[in-house]
Amino acid sequence: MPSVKEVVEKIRKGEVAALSRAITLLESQTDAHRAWSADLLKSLPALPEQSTFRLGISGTPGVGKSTFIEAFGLELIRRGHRIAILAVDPSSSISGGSILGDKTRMEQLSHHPAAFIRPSPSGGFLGGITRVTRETLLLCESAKFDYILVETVGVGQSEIAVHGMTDAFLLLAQPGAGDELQGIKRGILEMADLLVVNKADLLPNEAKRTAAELRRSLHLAPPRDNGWSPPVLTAAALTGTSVDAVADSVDHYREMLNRDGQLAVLRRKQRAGWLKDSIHSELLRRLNRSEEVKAVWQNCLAAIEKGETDINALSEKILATFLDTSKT
Ligand SMILES: Nc1nc2c(ncn2[C@@H]2O[C@H](COP(=O)(O)OP(=O)(O)OP(=O)(O)O)[C@@H](O)[C@H]2O)c(=O)[nH]1
Ligand SMILES: [Mg+2]
Repeated sequence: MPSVKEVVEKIRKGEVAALSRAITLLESQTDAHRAWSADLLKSLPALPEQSTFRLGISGTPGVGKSTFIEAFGLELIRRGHRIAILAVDPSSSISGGSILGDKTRMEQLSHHPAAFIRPSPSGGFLGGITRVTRETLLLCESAKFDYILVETVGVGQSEIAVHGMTDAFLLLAQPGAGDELQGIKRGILEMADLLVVNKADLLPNEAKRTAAELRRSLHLAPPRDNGWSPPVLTAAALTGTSVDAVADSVDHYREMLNRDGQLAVLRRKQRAGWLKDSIHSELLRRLNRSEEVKAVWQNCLAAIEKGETDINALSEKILATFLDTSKT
């Protein structure tokens, strides 16, 4: 295993090869790798919070997230940022990671020295994936990527996870469809700090109508504590139209968060969420590898085969075994 000190030095210089290798170790579930990663995270120097920004990006499949990230990311680079693109995609544990195929939609970014693209960790459950993503995010920030984009597919739980690890949340929608706002769930709409109706080049009038509809719908939501009313913009990621206006809007929000200390509050909340993810994933990892638990688990499966229906009792038995063995 590489020396933590050396890796930290390389990461701080922005060396992408060292960053990638370190992330691979973060993703590993073995004891030795977990210990190494914990050591690494501890050794990262603290950065001023205001020096980095974390933006979550979401929207239903096909809405144009990847195309948008390509255009928006290039705009951020023009504005002097170095950007990292991460993904939280629970479905990738089955499909093996979608953002890689997506690199074709991020043609320029994937070759740009100021951009770093990392696919969603595959395997495991959402809590484990989000723990790794949070840790990856910190590593990227230490490697001088000051703007982190975290993409997620539009499927409920992963949005909530990404919302919990980012400073701002941008939701992409499509023109038209009109039917109850394209199935965008109210809870997700209320998480958005910024909304963009994409593909306005295809259906400009529809896009405007959808934007108006979204504004009305947001009006019905309770006002934000911080006084921010989420803007709804129209844009075309494919042609790059109005992507700069979106970047202005995000900047505006960022300035507000920085101005009155909200960012620090958000970051503390993110750390509390991280603690939760960390406990969940660590508990599950230990539970899964305990030999004693495995044996009782097999007994329980055998009991079910024989017709046992009291699942709560079996679950208690497995948990009791786990808790007993963890005492030693
Ligand atoms: N005309 C037009 N097409 C667009 C625009 N943005 C994206 N598209 C097209 O819409 C399709 C889907 O775009 P993606 O960027 O792959 O969408 P996505 O949200 O990343 O999709 P998933 O990763 O599958 O969830 C592609 O064929 C894009 O070329 C746009 O602004 N205008
Ligand atoms: Mg995509």
